[in-house]
Amino acid sequence: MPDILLHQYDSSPFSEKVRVCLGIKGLAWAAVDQPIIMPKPELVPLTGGYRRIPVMQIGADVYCDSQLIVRELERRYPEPTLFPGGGSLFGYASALWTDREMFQAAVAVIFGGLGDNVPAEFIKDREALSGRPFDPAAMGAAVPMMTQRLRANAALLSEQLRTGSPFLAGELPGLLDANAYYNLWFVRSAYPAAASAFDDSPAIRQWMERIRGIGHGQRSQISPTQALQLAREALPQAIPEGTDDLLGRTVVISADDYGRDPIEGTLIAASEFQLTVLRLDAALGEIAVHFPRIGFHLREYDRK
Ligand SMILES: N[C@@H](CCC(=O)N[C@@H](CS)C(=O)NCC(=O)O)C(=O)O
Repeated sequence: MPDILLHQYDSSPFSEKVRVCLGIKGLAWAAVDQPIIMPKPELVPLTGGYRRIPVMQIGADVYCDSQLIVRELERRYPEPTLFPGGGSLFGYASALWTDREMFQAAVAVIFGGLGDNVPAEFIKDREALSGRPFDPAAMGAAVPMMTQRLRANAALLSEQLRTGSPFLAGELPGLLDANAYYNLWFVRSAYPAAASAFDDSPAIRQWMERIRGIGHGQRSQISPTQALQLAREALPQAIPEGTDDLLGRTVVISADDYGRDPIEGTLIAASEFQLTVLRLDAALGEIAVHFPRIGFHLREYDRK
């Protein structure tokens, strides 16, 4: 059984980002398939309320958000690095471009294009997730504008690839590639007609082919029930570190964009990049749940 469990579903773009990173590192991992919409009764007990995908589990340590999953993979398995061009800044910071700007454009062209074909229960779920109306039929009107936005962002990639290097940071693939790739992969797989926004660039097509060729490492599959059993049998290995006025206190952590469900626990670690809460689940025992600082709010639990 591999140590790395990835709670995911195959059509999830943020999971594809992580799968590509697992491929670059050639790691063995097990996919734990979770539902595409709520409820997620075999995910939420692990995370304490976080519902988004992907989530990485290693024993009783649970890592939420692809940003932190990638950072933890690099920490535990440094070679081959996700930063072949040198420093990590552009790799990590590129997520703020791809996970927000590019993702928004991709979602708009996909769901605007699918229009009436999007199932009603999916629409209802994504409205609850975002707290905003999600109306693919109405999104259709914005498709031309959002296609331009996707095209303009993709043009940044073709411009970079004009340097002649096979990958964005040079000769070897890294996080910059995984980040830049997954939204284009999402468009191609979910609504191929919209891929014309970038498929007319041979440089992008060949680069995507190279990334596809990397694969996803050695993937196996286990059930969510097995994953919960593994959490039950393990103890958190999280190392308390960092400084924060709230260390040792009961806190609430929530995403700052969508899927803001609050997660409560005792703050046991707070590094520059990462927040860790310890939770006691009646069925699973102690679980350490880790979040990135960027993209999440931390506040003290208010007992009132
Ligand atoms: N910032 C998060 C975003 C994750 C995200 O939006 N994931 C999508 C799936 S790709 C999601 O959770 N959608 C709602 C759901 O699957 O329930 C990350 O980087 O992991």
